Amino acid sequence: MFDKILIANRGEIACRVIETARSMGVKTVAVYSDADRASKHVVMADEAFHIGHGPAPADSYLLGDEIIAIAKQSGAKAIHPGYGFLSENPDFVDAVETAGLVFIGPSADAIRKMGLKDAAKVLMEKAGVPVVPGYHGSNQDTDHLWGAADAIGYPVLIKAVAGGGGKGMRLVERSEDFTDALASAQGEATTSFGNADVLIEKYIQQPRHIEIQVFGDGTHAVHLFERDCSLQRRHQKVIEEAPAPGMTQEMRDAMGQAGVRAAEAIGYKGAGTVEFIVDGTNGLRADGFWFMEMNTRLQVEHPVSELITGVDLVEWQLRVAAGETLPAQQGELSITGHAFEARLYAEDVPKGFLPATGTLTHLHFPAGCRADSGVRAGDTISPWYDPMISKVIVHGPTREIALSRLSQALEGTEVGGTVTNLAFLGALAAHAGFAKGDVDTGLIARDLDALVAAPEVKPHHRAAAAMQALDLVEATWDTGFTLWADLHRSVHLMHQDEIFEAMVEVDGPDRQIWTIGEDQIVANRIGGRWDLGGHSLPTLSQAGARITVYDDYGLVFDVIDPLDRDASAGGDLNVIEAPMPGLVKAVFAKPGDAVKEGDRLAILEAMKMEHSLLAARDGVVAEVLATDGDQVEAGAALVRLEED
Ligand code: MV4
Repeated sequence: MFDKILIANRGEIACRVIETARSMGVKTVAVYSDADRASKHVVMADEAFHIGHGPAPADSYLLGDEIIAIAKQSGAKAIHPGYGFLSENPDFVDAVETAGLVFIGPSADAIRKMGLKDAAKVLMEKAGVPVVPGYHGSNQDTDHLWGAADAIGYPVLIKAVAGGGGKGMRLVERSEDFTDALASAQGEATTSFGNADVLIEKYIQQPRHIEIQVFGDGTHAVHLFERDCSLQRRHQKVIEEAPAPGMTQEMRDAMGQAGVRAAEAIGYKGAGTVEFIVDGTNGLRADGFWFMEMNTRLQVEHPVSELITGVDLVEWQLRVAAGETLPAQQGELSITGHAFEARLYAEDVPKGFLPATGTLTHLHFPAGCRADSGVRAGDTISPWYDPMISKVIVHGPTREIALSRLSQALEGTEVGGTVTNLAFLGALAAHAGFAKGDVDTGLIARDLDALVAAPEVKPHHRAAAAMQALDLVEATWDTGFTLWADLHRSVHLMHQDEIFEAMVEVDGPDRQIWTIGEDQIVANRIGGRWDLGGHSLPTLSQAGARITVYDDYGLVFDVIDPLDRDASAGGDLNVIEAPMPGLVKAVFAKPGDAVKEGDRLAILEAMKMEHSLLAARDGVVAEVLATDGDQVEAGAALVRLEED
C-alpha cells in the first residue's frame, strides 16, 4: 500500500478520500487554491500545499503539472483525482505516469475510449452491451444524417459526440424540422466542444436514468448493483437512490452483466459508472435498457452504493491502484436495505435555483444520517466552485423506512448564513409519486411549482426572528434585562422581499406581547424555554443583519434599517449586473434596442450552469459593457439602460 497519496481536489470529495486514507494508515497531501487556504480539506490532511495563482479552477485545481511537482516534492506515491477537475483527463493520467507516480483510477486509454459517444457506442455494441438504436457512424453529411433519422423514425434525438450534460442535444419530432435542428446542434457542439460531429438516436420517452457501479482491476470487473438517478433538474442530479425502485432480479442481472462487459471491454481499473437509459413507460423490463455513457471516475453519488453493499469504494480504489486484485468476487456482493442521497446546495430556489454564496454561520446535521461535507460552520461558500454544502445520505432496511429517515434528516438539518435548497429537498422527499417509486427524469419539471412553493411563514416565526433582532431571547435580570429600557420597541424585518414591522411590549424578562400586522403573539418563558403562542421557540442564529429561524427547513430574515429601506429592497434598475463571477456566454442587447422587463439580455456561465440575465424594466439599451467570452467579477455592469 502507498504510504502517502496526494488528493488533487477540494471540498467534500477531498475530505472523503482523506478519511478513508487515514483509516488505512495512508498519509495525505492536500493542495489548495487562494480561495481555500483555510478549508476543511486543508486542515484534515497531513500536509497541504498552495497551488496556482488564483481561485479559478483553470488557475489552480486544473494545473496538472504543478500538482505533479508537489506530489514528487512531498513524497506522495499516488494521486487521487476525486471527481470533476482532472479526474477524466487522459493527458493528466499520462503525465502522472510519466512522472513515475500512480494515478488512482483508470488508464488514459480507457478514459479515451469512453470520451467520444460514437466510438464508445461502437465499442459497446461489439462487447454485447445494448445501445440505443440509431446512427453513430462517421458520415456527417446532412442528407445522410437526415436519411438515418427518417429510417430510425421520429421522435429522434441529435447528440453531439463530444457532448455531455445535455449540451449539443436536440429533440426532433418531425422530418421537416430535422435540418434546422441539426444545424443548431452542430453550432452548439462546435462552440462548446470544438467538435461538430453528432449521432442520431431514437428518443426514449419518459426515461429513467439507472446506472451500474462497476469496479475493475484492469482485467476483471464486478458490479455493485444499480443506482437510480432519475430525480434531476436540468441535468443536475438532486436525489439518488440504490437500489432502483421496481427493479427485478432478471433486469438487475442483465444490467449488471452489461456493466461488467463494458468495463472489461476497455480493461477498466478502479471505480466507474456505466449509465443506462431505461424506458420507464411500462415498468422495468430486462430488455428495456440501453447504454448511454460511461463515467470513468468515482461519482458524487457513490455513497448510496456503499451503504447498500457495505463496501468502502475509496478503500477499494487505493487497494487496486496499489496493485491488489479485486477485493471481492461478484458472488460475495449483495444488497442490504435501501439508501438515498440528497444534494444540499447553497442556492436560491425561488429565484430559479440561482447559486448562492455566503459564510455559513451555523451548520448542523442530525444523528442518523451520513453527511459528507467539505465545509464547517464559519466556512464560506465561494462563487468559484460548485455551491454544494453537503450530501445528506441515509440507509434503512426498506425503501419506505429509508425515505422517512431522509425526511427526518432533512428536517433536522440546520444551515445558517445562506439560502439553501433544503425546503425543495424536503418537498421532494415528501412527494407522493416519489414515495410510490414513480420516478422518471421529468418528475421535477412536472411538479416544479408545488416543489418550490416557499413554506408559509407563520406569525410565531416572525416573532422569533424579531426577538433575536432585538436581543430579547437571552435577556434575564442577570444578563442585562433592565427595567429602565424601553418597554415598547419595534424592528423592521424582511423575509423573501417582503418587509414587515414587529412591535413588542416587554412585560419583564419572561413575557413579551408582540404585534405583527394583524397578529398578536404572546411570548412566555416557562422553565427557561420560550413559548410563542403554543409553539416552542425554534433554534435561531444570526450573522450580521441576517437571522435564520430553524423551522420549515430554515427561514431567513434580514433586519432592515427603516431609513435605508429603498436601498435594501431594490437595486439599480438601470444596470444589469453579473450576480456572481463568471464567463459571459452571450450578450443579446445592442445600444439603442428597446427592451421589455424580463427580456433576456445576456447569458452568464457560472458554477457549471448558464444563467439568463433579464431586463429589470422596460427601456432602451444605452450601453453594452461586456462581450462574449469576457470573464467578469460579481457586480460587474454588463448592460446599462437609458435613464427614464
Ligand atoms: C436521451 C434521452 C432520451 N432518448 N437519449 C440527457 C443528458 C445526456 N447524457 C443524455 N440525455 C438523454 N438522452 C435518448 N435516446 C433523454 C435524455 C435526458 C435525460 C437522461 C438522463 C437523465 C436526465 C435526462 C433529462 C432529459 C433528457
